[in-house]
Amino acid sequence: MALIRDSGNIKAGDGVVTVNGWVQDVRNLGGISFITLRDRHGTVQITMPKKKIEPELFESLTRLSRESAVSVTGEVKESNQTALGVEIIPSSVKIHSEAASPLPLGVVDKVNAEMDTRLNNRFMDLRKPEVRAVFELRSMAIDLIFEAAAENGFVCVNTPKIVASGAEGGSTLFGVDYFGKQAYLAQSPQLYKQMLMSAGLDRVFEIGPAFRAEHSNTNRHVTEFISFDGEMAWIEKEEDVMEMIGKLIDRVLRGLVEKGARQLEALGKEIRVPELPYPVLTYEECLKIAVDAGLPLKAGDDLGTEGEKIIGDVMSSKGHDLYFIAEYPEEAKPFYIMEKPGTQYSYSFDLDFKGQEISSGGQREHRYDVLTERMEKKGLNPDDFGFYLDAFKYGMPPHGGWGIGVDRLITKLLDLPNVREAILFPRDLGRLSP
Ligand code: AMO
Repeated sequence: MALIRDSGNIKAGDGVVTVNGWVQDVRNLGGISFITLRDRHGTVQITMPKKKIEPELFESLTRLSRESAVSVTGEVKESNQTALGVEIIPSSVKIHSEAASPLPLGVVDKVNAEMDTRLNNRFMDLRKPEVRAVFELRSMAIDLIFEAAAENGFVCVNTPKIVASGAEGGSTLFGVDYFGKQAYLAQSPQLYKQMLMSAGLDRVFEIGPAFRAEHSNTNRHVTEFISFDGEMAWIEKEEDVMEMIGKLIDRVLRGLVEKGARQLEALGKEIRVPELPYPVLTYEECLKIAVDAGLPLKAGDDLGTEGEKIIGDVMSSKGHDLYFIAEYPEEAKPFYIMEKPGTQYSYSFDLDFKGQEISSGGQREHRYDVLTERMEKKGLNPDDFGFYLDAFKYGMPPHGGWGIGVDRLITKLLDLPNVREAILFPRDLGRLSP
């Protein structure tokens, strides 16, 4: 029986091995032919001196179309002509599935395909090592989030994604017909993670899908994203939450640098780990920076993409890629955020990464009466939120939390031009398939 090897662990002295992969390239030079066989880890060369190979085998190997899925068995030989230092002299091949041609998308061609063509043929796009590397790093980041959250006493939860009321504003709700009743796809786990604070779990986190009927077609908005939410009880101030986020993100960044070296190299990227604590600017300070830079903003206005970018540039020039923007006007924040007494501000924050929001959070309003008042002020009917409000009637600790867009975190971390680069099968205004 031949050993099963891949391009990551094959070595001289292995004897006869079988390697599974895709035919990246076939070069037939007459007397000798070569196949570059690609697998998840890289490529290995199959060398076929015509005289030493069965004519039938030589014929079937040299005729293979690019990207066909095959298993090649043969002897491993040392070679100073290949990057791995070995080559395989084939003795048999199993052709599992011959690729049709032309290919919908080149895997190794240097021509940059349009994003739409790539997404329409994502299975093929993902065969590119630099595209696959993004998702391997994303997987590592999620593993690291689980580790970091557990180390800090967070309990992993799963909350419903078909819900009766939205928490993040009516304009981005996707309606669902739920056996004749009006239901929605969850925009966030907000209401449920807060209810769990009253349940005594103290610290919970969730990594799950969030749905927003976003009508904006931008490079950072999609209609389905993955949110890393956390909520913690018994906090004294929103800074407690910011400190925790810093701790968790720092752990993830350090872990990626340590574990993701191969993937980062495939991508040609480096991760810069900023020092803790991440600086905190107030909304007012940011507004001033944006206005001084020439943006026509007035008190209370959204900083907007442009404003965020200006602040990002200022902070990056000081060596701060990650920073908080705190104390937003209460009017700009949802009902569940606590107001800062005697001001028009709130105990809320965003975490921005090089000029783009990747997270928001804050201290929550845990006092039943104030919370219902705030709902009414925001034009909501507390009766529609009875299941949520009940949890505030019988002993709700002070609490706060955050939602981090995992896709945006990966996008900014790897300096990708579009959030869709960090999502396998993105959903947006114009895309429901594949
Ligand atoms: P918010 O609505 O700011 O807050 O969302 C939190 C984070 O989720 C990401 N995000 C998105 N990513 C891609 N496409 C979108 N359309 C999109 N919308 C949001 C962003 C954003 O910072 N419940 C609160 C969080 C909290 O207070 O705990 C919430 O959902 O990275």
